[in-house]
Amino acid sequence: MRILILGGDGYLGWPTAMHFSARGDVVAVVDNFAKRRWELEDGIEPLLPIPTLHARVRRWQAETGKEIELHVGDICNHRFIYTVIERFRPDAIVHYGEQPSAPYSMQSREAAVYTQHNNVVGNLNVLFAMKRFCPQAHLVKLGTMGEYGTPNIDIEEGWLTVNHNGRTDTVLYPKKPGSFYHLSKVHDSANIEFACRVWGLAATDLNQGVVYGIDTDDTCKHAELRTSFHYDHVFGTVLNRFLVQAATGRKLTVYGKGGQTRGFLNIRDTIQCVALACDKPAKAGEFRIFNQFTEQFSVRDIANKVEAAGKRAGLRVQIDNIPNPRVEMEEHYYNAKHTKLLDLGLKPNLLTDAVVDTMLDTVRRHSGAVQPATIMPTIKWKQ
Ligand code: NAD
Ligand code: USQ
Repeated sequence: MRILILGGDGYLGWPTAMHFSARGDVVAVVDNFAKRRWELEDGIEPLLPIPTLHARVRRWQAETGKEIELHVGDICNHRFIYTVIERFRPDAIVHYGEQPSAPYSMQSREAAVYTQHNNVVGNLNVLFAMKRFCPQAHLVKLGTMGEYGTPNIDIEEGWLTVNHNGRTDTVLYPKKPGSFYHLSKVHDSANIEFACRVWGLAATDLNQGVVYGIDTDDTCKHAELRTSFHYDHVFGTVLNRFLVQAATGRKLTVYGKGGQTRGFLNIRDTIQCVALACDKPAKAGEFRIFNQFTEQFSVRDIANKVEAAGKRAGLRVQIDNIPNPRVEMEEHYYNAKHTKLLDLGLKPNLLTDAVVDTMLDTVRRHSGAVQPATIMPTIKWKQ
């Protein structure tokens, strides 16, 4: 297949590009390096330095003999993305190219507007480019489980059948997201559903949970092929953060009571799910939604797992329930369906003790690079 990966310099985009390239697909990546600028704005760095995308693409070719086509530009610039899509003619477009952080989006009016503009306009440009140049292609769009929020009823995979005043219809599942970032994904989903219904495009919205993990088979091939690992309060996700905190003798920052429950998955399963979605595409006019996670845990569960891993490694790990900088339910019902990707053949890599131990070990080996000033949360949902 010809696979176009938007956001190919990112945590998930780069390993995905290598995965498709390794198995023989023709791969092109797009990025405007916005993430590297957001890091500079907030004085943040990934745990280990990440070579430029140009250097990683060269290293990949040196290691494997395979070429990844690279396009530098902003998908909010419609002329740029039109040109890329017209020339490359993808069979599938994997869209990761958005601002991914809830705290980033909540730090100011500017950041909220920027996040929604970047994400919603970029996604709309991709839809219009598809309609014009490759209406048969399949859009695989990264959405988020956080679109649903934490409703007091079971979460279905995207759609809900409702009986109302004696009549029945199937509608998009009601959304109650928890940040302006998560809201941008809700707006994207509504726009994609419209494009499928009205123009006949084919799309899969992957409502992904919180991703953890450092390595994939391809990132391990050479140090220059590694992907970014964030532990800071803006871009670091919870397990990655707790491991760094444990490795550096800091108390684990559980926000509030810690009963917040989310779906989680290993970065290796992100790649597996995206590949499954590409290999078994949605049909023309179909807007398919998969809940992309393998296990659900509370923040407290995650902290307990890291505490136990620390104990096995001879570390004394303490858990601290700090005031929650976010506005979110800290104890709630959570039961989200996630069978559709399993039905397609997903073989989950679960969060076993061995996985936590290996991650902790890797983080400990690089703990000298940790910047302590970026760990504690400073962005509050409600001042
Ligand atoms: P990331 O920030 O590491 O990667 C996103 C990439 O997109 C960055 O390299 C960035 O420079 C690029 N980008 C952003 N806006 C762009 C634009 N306008 N034009 C061109 N490139 C642009 O984020 P990630 O963690 O790899 O997440 C990838 C996607 O998956 C995001 O859409 C995110 O919302 C979604 N997601 C991530 C997680 C997670 O836990 N990491 C979970 C669920 C969903
Ligand atoms: N949390 C803590 N302590 C911390 C960090 C986080 O208790 O030090 C809590 C948060 O309050 C939240 C939960 O852990 O309740 C998850 O937070 P997170 O920062 O790991 O993840 P989140 O902000 O939800 O965002 C991440 C990705 C985002 C993706 C989302 C999937 O950054 O791109 O969309 O996970 S989901 O959560 O399913 O919406």
